[in-house]
Amino acid sequence: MRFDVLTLFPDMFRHVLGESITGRAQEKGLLVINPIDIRDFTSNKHRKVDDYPFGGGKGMVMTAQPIYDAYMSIVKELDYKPKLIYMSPQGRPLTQKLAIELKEEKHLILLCGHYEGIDERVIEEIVDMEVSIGDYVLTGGELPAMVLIDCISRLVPGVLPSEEAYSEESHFNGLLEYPQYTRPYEFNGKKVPDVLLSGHHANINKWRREQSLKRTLQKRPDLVEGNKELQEEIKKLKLY
Ligand code: 4GN
Repeated sequence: MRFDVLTLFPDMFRHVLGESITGRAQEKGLLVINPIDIRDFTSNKHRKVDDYPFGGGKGMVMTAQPIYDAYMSIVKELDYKPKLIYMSPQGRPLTQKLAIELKEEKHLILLCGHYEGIDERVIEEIVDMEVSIGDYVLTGGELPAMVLIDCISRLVPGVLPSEEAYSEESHFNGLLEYPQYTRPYEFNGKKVPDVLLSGHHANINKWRREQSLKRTLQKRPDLVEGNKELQEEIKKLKLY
């Protein structure tokens, strides 16, 4: 899968996504993450990318021209139109469901804003979807873009060390993940639950399912609220 990122800080992407699993996936050719410096597309000799807002007000606004030209430099090479996503607090909230939808795209372009925002006309011209990683404001769209890339990338076949890893966990099935334990058997006087050492896989799966249900009910009751089947299952198991 290919990600192009329109940003004023391309090194942030190399430094963060070049490490660990996303780094290895790039080396393997499973992911192409291509940060593009918007400043390289300025047509003024000072490489200026922002200007004062019409109508007045605090801060600066990113100008349309370099963003548009950077975008055109990508799409002019292609015989298809990749989806362009603008990282914005006004966007569709990022959820596991949205990540699963977006992993089907072969190519995404992410646009990262700074300052007080981007000239609305270039947004109207090139943006297909706005995505938000949560109800808070950051100094730039780079961290949100990296969150989105990471979240989608781990769903791309071959990126995670073991394929089954992602199908089991939090939010994939709408439940929180059960607790995990590793060696030693005893830590600060606390032992690993016996069922996990029993070798009885049906019992282990049953215990894990119950733990997931209990945790979700306790920590994220909102996830249970809209789900009749989960409520039934919780009732049957008397997990209240
Ligand atoms: C996205 C962008 C938060 C998010 C951002 C978010 C940069 N902050 N919740 N900051 O996903 C004005 C112009 C703020 C760009 C934007």
